[in-house]
Amino acid sequence: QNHHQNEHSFRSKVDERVSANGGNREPFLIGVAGGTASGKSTVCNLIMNSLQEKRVVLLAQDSFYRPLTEEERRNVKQYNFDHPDAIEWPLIVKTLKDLLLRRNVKVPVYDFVTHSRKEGVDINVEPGDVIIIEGILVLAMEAVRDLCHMKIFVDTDDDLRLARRMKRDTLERGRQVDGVILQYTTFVKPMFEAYVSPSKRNADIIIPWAGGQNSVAIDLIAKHIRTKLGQTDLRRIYPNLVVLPPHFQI
Ligand code: UZR
Ligand code: MG
Repeated sequence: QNHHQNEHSFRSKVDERVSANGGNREPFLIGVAGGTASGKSTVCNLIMNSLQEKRVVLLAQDSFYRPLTEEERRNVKQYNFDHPDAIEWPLIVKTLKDLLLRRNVKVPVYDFVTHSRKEGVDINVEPGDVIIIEGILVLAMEAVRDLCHMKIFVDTDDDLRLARRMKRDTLERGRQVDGVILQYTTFVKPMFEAYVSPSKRNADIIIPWAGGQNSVAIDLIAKHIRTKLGQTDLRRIYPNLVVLPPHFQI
């Protein structure tokens, strides 16, 4: 009830802002979900590349991990990083709403080694015409879903995802094979089945992603975004710029 009232007042704020802004439309918000190592980042980068003349802002759910408490840090092997509670959702929602109102935002930098936020190095992100938020649980959270103009689920077979996750965690994150398998079976797989996979039904578009590309899907998505943004030419206001903070490039 409360949630829907908030939603209503937020929408009218956006409308006010849009008319104050000379009729420029609300930025177009895309949510991209899918299991771990499904190819979310690749899909996001391909969408960004096919929208070169628009200003696209890419945010990752991973930036919004809650800093762990002392207690949680001591038992980090038992900590469930794949559960929705590991993420500070209210901050994601606030950040997205600010971007939709074309306000600047600060995005925290999460340190995967110490499981805390790096102090004083928040990334200042300027608004854009297209905002993309990607993460395993993005379509599992109603408050985020409700803000999105387009919801995409990247659908990749579980065996391919585990193979890719194994490669990434051992080669890029210095993990041991046994540890990766233990984490996958204890947390990643059960949370995928409980939250990520069911969220597929909330998607507008499900992209089958097997061989690492699906250019028809990317093309269709880019065309749709262009059509939606087409009515107003924003290029005069926002220069040809792409924001991609370095830690999103993994
Ligand atoms: P993607 N993750 C880490 O490996 N370390 C952390 O400190 C925080 C998160 C992992 C998390 C999840 N699981 O499966 C994955 N664990 O990042 C999500 N453990 O990222 O969508 O890129 O796979
Ligand atoms: Mg990723």
